[in-house]
Amino acid sequence: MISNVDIANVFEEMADLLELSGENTFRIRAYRNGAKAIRDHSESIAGLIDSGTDLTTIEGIGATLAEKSEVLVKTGKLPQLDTLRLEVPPTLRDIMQVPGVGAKKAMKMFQELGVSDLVSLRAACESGLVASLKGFGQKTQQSILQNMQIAEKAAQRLMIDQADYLVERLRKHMQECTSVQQLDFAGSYRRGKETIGDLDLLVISRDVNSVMDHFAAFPLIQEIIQRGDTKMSVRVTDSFQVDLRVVAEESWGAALQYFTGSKEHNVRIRGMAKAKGMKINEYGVFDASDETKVLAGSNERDIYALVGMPWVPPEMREDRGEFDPAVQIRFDSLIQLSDIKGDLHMHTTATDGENSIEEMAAAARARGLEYIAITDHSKRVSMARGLDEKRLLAQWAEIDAINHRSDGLFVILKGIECDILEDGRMDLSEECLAQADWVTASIHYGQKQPREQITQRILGAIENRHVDAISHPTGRLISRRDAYDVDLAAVITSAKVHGKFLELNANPSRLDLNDVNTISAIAAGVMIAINTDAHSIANLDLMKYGITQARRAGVVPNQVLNTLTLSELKKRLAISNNQ
Ligand code: DGT
Ligand code: CA
Ligand code: CA
Ligand code: ZN
Repeated sequence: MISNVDIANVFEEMADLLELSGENTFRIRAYRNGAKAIRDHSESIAGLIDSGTDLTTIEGIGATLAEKSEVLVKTGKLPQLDTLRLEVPPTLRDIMQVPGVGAKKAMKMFQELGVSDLVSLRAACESGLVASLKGFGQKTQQSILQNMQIAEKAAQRLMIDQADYLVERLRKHMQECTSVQQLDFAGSYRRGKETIGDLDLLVISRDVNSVMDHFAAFPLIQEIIQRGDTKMSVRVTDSFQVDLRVVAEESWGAALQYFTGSKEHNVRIRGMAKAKGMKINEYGVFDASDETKVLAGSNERDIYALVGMPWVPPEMREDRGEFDPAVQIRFDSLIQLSDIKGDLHMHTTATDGENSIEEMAAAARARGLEYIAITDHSKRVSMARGLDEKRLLAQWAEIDAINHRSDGLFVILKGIECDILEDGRMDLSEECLAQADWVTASIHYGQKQPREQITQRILGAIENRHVDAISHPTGRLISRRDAYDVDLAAVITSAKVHGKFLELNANPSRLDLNDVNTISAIAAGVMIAINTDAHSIANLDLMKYGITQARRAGVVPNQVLNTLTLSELKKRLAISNNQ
């Protein structure tokens, strides 16, 4: 079955190609809005079509897109797109992404110079052909060349932990500047997105020049892209861009709100302000009939209050439901790191971890947890020296002994990350799994199998009475490997029916379930377990990334298994107290 992302990508391509072929903006916007609506929709569009649901009930999808979605789902392709691709080379899409080019210029260069992709664009610029085009000139050609480079680099996004490293260093550096009154990072970083395109640093200062001079001295800077009156852009190590904006104290809230985004969220906010006779921008909120009247600006909360809604946690500013009062009631109780009482997925030196059971336990306890589950790999994962039954039983005996010696205020659960084999069987016997406190089941092999087969393997695991949870349920590795083809809606339904848990793996290269999938899981009433999958003591600190992802899905503590206290958890998992 075709995924929402696949459908959204087709509509995005339609929009781009229509724009290139000079179609009217109204139609183009319909495709773009539809693509976003589908990308963000929590239920499977294919599933909805299967069950005969009217897609036009989804905001952003009109009759035309509903019909096209249906064709796409039923046939796997869209005839209109195939036709368009013959008229307009799809590689022109890359060209129109170059800042300052856009659809019109891209099409002109294609028609007059035969420029059809980034390679031929670079060649045409370097040989001076672009400059000779009417309406282009030397300057345009120069800026295209420069922007191409930027566009190529900008396509590389940082994972959230990489961005964190940079943010910490930048924060420290900028705090050393005496002209900086206050600073914060806005943009996708503040929203906690799993990857970050660039960093948006906001600073309050009355002395723009000394702030910019200080910023320019940041040791990781490779190049200063531009320095203006209030904005400065630089490239740091590995070509990552940082935008600095210096704002006045009275505009701090407005700037923070504006540059935190998302764009889609801000479009809605602006619309709400307009309907109330106000104008909103990065400097403040103004009376639309008299723009000298400042209604708010220094404080983000005031801005939301003026448009008539509560302050929105940055993680939820994606226009994915945060304007719905039924969602807003959760704003104040979103899960936080301090709600987490345990961690139910980690490895030790017995397999591919770096620390012993006792070291992991001590480190988890030092982080304020009440319990952990040791879940080393099972034997199928031979590369990691996965445990066979004999070694696993020995490990559990060791855990019993450690628990026995301890003061009882911290408990280690006897767990296993049991592989779901390629043929659907579990990697360890029923008798063995029956003795575990916690079994989390994973797919590591056979990820290329067809959808039906992979889905059946996971459903089989969920139905196994010894299995408690499914780990990293879609198998994706951010920027490296796509999710395997799984009918997640079916997995969620089955987890609900059988009272099983789905993991939100907190490792920043996994974050699996992702935000949108987590929304689906909790909407279905499935509890999630936010686990680090730690392979070392240091990895236990990755929990915060799972929390951020959960907050993006609007998750509250009672939807998360490992917010339970140890005694609640034992009751819930029916673990006996005889240790
Ligand atoms: P990124 O950097 O690709 O991970 O994503 P963002 O969301 O950080 O995007 P960025 O850096 O281009 O812009 C930061 C925020 O500034 C964005 O979320 C919303 C706001 N913003 C930027 N440009 C525009 C614009 O043209 N219109 C509106 N309404 N907002 C904008
Ligand atoms: Ca950004
Ligand atoms: Ca930016
Ligand atoms: Zn693992």
